[in-house]
Amino acid sequence: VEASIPEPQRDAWKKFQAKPFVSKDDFEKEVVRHVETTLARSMFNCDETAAYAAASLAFRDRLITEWNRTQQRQTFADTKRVYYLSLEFLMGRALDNAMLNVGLKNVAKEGLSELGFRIEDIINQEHDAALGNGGLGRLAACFLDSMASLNFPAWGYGLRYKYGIFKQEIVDGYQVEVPDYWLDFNPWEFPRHDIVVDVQFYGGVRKYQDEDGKNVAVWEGGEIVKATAYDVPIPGFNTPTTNNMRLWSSKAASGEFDFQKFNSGDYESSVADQQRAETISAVLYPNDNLDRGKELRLKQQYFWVAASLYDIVRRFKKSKRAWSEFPDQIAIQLNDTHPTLAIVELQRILIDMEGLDWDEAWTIVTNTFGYTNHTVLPEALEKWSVPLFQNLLPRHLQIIYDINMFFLQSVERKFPGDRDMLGRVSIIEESQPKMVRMAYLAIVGSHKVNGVAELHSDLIKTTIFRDFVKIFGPDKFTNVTNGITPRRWLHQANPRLSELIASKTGGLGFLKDLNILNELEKFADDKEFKKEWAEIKYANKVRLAKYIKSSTGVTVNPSSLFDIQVKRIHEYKRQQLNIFGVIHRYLTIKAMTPNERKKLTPRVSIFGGKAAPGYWMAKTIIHLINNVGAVINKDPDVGDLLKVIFLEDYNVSKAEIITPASDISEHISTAGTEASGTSNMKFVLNGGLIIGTCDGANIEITREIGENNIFLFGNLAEDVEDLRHTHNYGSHTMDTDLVKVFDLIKSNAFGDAGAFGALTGSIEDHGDYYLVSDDFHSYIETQALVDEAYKDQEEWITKTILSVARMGFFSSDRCINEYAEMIWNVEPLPVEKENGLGKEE
Ligand code: GLS
Repeated sequence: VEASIPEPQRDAWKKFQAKPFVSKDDFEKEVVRHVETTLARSMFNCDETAAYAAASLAFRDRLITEWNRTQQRQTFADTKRVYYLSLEFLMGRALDNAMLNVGLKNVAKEGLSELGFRIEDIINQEHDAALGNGGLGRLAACFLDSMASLNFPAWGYGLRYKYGIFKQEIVDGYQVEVPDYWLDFNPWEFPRHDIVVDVQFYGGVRKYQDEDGKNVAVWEGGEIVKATAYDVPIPGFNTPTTNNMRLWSSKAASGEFDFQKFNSGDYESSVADQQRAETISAVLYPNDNLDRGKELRLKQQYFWVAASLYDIVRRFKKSKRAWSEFPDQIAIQLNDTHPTLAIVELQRILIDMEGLDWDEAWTIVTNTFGYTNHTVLPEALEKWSVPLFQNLLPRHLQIIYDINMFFLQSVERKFPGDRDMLGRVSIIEESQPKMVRMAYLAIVGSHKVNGVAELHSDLIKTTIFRDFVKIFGPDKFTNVTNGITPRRWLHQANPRLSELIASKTGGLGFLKDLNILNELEKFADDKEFKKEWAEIKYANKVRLAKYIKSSTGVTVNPSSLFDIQVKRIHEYKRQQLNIFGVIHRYLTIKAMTPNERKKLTPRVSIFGGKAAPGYWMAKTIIHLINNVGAVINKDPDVGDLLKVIFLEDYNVSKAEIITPASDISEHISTAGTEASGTSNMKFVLNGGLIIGTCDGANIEITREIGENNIFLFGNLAEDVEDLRHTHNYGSHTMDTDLVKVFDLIKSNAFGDAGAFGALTGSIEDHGDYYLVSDDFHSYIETQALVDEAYKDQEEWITKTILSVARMGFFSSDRCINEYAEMIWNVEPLPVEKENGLGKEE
């Protein structure tokens, strides 16, 4: 560390080191100090926003003290570190999480109350950090929590988007997108104006031989954009370890604007340069499971990857180790193919900047990277056009061609004469224009490739990456089934359930070793326990019912069965199957006599989720759900027997209210399409049962909790291809109940049927790619089983207790330990109790 304080002066530092508060009084002192100094307010103008700001700053100060200690310890110990590269970190709110992870929520609650505030109101002031689309981004956030909680020396690297995922408004039943400007006040980030990296774009490559006859390539010209680091502390649960998430923000190289241009009267173009640079980190692309191939997105990827690698390499070089030790010191995980350019960038740094030989460099590169695949959907597999690449990153394209040449040579040696194989596995697709296949590049440049649930990991080996298994052997491919952090998704979202579990299992230990939940099995038939368990579920449903009332105006009865499907809207996730099922239920109710209706299980069908702004069919599904709700919710024949709710702007903080309130949740993707799913785990962990297809992690959930505790239905992944073939080339007979549902839609019962023609048509006339009709009967029958099962509340509660007791496997801690052992080869590095105050490199 260049600017370290000389030995004789260090005593003074130690004497005055910041001490994290632990008592209520000290917390209050910090809050009042921040209100009166940092915020320049007083007790006469301190509203909830100011109280939130001050409480957050108090906790931020506390986190940053531990962050400093953690970083110093990691620097001194100089053991292997993990870098998790992700274009998305869907963090949600930080204050509640920080309070719980450092174990001071009760202190804060009492302190705030003495100062005149309710802690819930203060927590609700916070704007979600919504730098992600859905499961992939939330997984990255859970992983950060687990890595810190398990004391792994690990950093997340991402982009500091000015606009996170858009805010969804529902206007007349349609989704409307509103920009999410979230940085107005963000106490959780530390701008590092001293950590700035130049990132180059465009330009050209000059090649020559130096005096030793060595080929040299120089990438020159083009333009420079500056990347500034913003650090966000990530506190582990019940440990001093506080890791770092570093997000990069873009600025024009010339600073605010180009003064030369300004002075010469070219003011507009100097502002344009600045804006063009800032655009790079301006917005998160709002697509989940879809690649659109836009140039700005490729710019984002390289900007983020180049800055992160520069930072990682700089830190490594300080240790003065040999380059060959790089993979012993550093593991980099690629969250999907978005950061695949990191492979090329590291190779470029090593050969062009550091002068290593190709082979030596390539060995280092491949031993450093691991690649996680998150989808098999063809429309989501990233490809970049070669001309676009050539223009933006000319040197990288050359390196990709070289990587491909050496790779194809090795394939040729292994499978002599197999021309088809070479064409199939080439990193360059010979199309018009040529395309770079990013997943293939990620496989070739990594030492391990993993899927995110067992079925998914099997599928990638037998379908999209089949040839690569033959080439590299099966050991390169592995599975790490996804997990979720029980800190946020149980302790924070469902405090009463967490408290009850703690009271029966000897404290909060289960939050760090989720298998302790097993001890709940012995209470599955305990009358007292079941009563408390049921009361908590009911209270959570009351909480959601209140939220539904306030946000939609609809009154729902908390004694009804709450049936929830919240996730991104996508045809493969089949919200259309759900809403068609709702319409079928409506038809059934309408055809009944009042006496028959009395026997029914009242149900509230709750939907939530965003559609990508350009995904028209997904938006049509939202429109249909809202129109169906508008009709059913005011039909006096139906009353409380069925309500249909669409919750606007589903996000992480809303998930924390919604998840604990479910009786049943829907995970009903066409078999073989949902790589894992993670909300399925969250719902079961909160004492809800699930209805689902044999897809993704549903299969392992079934294995863990037992098939009596889950409602499975529908065709299997292995049959999907044949069914699609029959739809297209054989005969396609529609399910008769579904035809009745379509007839009702076509009668304009839910508004102008023309609006839904494309949706019904995709099933009736255009091949029913997602097998909605094939699975409809089985879905309806299984929903009837759910109704029956719910009538026996005693049995239902027992099922939910047994399920929770068996969910230990799905902790993201288990997941991170598997990555650490099988892929990263890193050990935890606990932070000692006493240590000096240090500043990160
Ligand atoms: C996703 C998958 O669609 C989910 O099934 C998976 O749970 C998640 C995390 O692995 O990744 N892939 C993707 O592109 N978005 C996702 O949510």
